[in-house]
Amino acid sequence: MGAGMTGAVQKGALGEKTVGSATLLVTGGAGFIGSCFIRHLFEQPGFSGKVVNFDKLTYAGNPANLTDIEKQQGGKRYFFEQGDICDHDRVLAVLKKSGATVVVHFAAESHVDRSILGPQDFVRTNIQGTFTLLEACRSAWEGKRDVRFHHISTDEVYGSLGETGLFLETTPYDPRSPYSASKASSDHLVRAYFHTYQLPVTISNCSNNYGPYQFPEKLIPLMLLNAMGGKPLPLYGDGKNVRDWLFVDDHCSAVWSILTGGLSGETYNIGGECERQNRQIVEKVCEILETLRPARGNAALNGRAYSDLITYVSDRPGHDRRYAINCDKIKRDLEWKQRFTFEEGLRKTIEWYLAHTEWVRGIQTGEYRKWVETNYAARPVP
Ligand code: NAD
Ligand code: TDX
Repeated sequence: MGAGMTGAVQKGALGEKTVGSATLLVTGGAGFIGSCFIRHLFEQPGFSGKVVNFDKLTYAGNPANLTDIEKQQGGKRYFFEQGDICDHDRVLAVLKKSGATVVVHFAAESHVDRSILGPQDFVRTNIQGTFTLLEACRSAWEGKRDVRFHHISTDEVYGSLGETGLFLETTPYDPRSPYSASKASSDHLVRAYFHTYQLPVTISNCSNNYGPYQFPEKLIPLMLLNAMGGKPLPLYGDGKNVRDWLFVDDHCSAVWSILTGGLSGETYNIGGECERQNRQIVEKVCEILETLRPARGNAALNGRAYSDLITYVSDRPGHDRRYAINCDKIKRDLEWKQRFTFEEGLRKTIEWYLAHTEWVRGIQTGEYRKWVETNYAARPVP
C-alpha cells in the first residue's frame, strides 16, 4: 500500500507543456472512449509525450480499435500493457517502469444492462479497481510534483431528472443502478484521496457518448446493426427516456482541456447540450440509414422500411427517465466547446460502421451473440 503524498496540495493547472511532454498511463484505452482519446492525443500538436495503454481486454476491450496507432507509434511512443486495474502490484510496476506522471482512468465496466444482470464485476472493477489505482499512484508519486490522476465518470451518478432541470457539478449524487452506484463510489474515493492524501486529481462527469468503435450493446450501434440485419429495434418502455448525446471526439477534447487547464480537486461536467428521446434517436438512425443504404436494396428488410423494425419491449428496471448536463463551467473556465452537431456526429458514426464491416464482423462473436440473447430474450413486448 502506498505511503502519503508529501508537500502541500497543488492547486494549479499542469499546463500544456507539462502534459504534452509527459508519459500518460491510460486505463481502458482499448475500449470505445479510451481508444478515441489515445488517437486524439497523437493528433494534438502540443503532445510529444508517450502513452501506456493499460487494459485487461474484457469483452469490451479490442486491440483492433488502435491498429493505426500501434502501426504509427508502437514501441516508440505507444505501449500496450494487458493487465487488470485490480492487480495492485502489476499497476504499481507499470507506473514505476513507465515513469507515467499522468493517469487518465477510463477502465470500467460500462453497460447499465449488464450491471443489472450481474453487478459483481462492476463493484470489483469500478470500485476496487479505482481504489487500487489510487493506492498505486499514491505510492509511485510520493514526493513528485506535476502529477495528475484524472478520473472519467458519468452523469448517471446524479440520478434521474424530471421534465426540467440540469445536472450541475454541485448536484447531489443519487445513483440508481449498480453501474451508476459503482461509478459514484469511485468518484467519492477519488475525491477522498485529494482531501486526505493531497493526491492531485480531477474528475469529469460526461453524458452519453456515441461515435466510431462503440461496442454494439449500447443504443446507437445496437440499433444501427440490428436495422442493417433486418432485426427488431428494441426500445425499452415507451421510448421517451431522454439522454444528452455527445460525439466521442468532443468528449476527448474536453478531457485534454481538463488535463492541461483543469485545477486539481475540481470536477467538470461534460455534455452535448443535445437532449433527445430514445425513439427520436432510433428514428434518426433509420432516416440516415435510408439515405446511405436504402432499405429497398437490403434483402434482410424484405420490403420493409428500417423504421418498421421499431419494437417496444419491456422496460429496463429502475430506468432513469432523463439526463441533461449543464457544462457551463468547462466552457467558461477552460474555453472548451463541442465541435460536432448531433446530425454531423451521427452521420459520421453511421458512415464509419458501414465502412468498417471487418471490425463489425469481429465484434459480433459468440460472446456478443450470447449477450444479445440473454438481454433481449427476457424482454417480452409489454
Ligand atoms: P468500454 O466498455 O467501451 O471500455 C472499457 C474498457 O475498460 C475496455 O477496454 C475494457 O477492456 C477495460 N477494462 C474493463 N475492466 C478492466 C479492468 N479490470 N482492468 C483493466 N481494464 C479494464 O467503455 P467506454 O464506453 O469507453 O467508457 C469509458 C469510461 O467512460 C468508463 O469509465 C465509463 O464509465 C465512462 N463513461 C462512458 C460514457 C458512454 O456513453 N460510453 C459516458 C460517460 C462516462
Ligand atoms: O436496446 C436498448 N433499448 C433501449 O431503449 C438499449 C441498449 C438501450 N435503450 C435505452 C436505455 C437508455 O435510456 O437507450 C438509452 C441509452 O442506453 P445505453 O446506450 O445502454 O446507455 P445508458 O444506459 O444511457 O448509459 C450510457 O451513458 C452513460 C453509457 O452506457 C454509460 O457508460 C455512461 O455512463
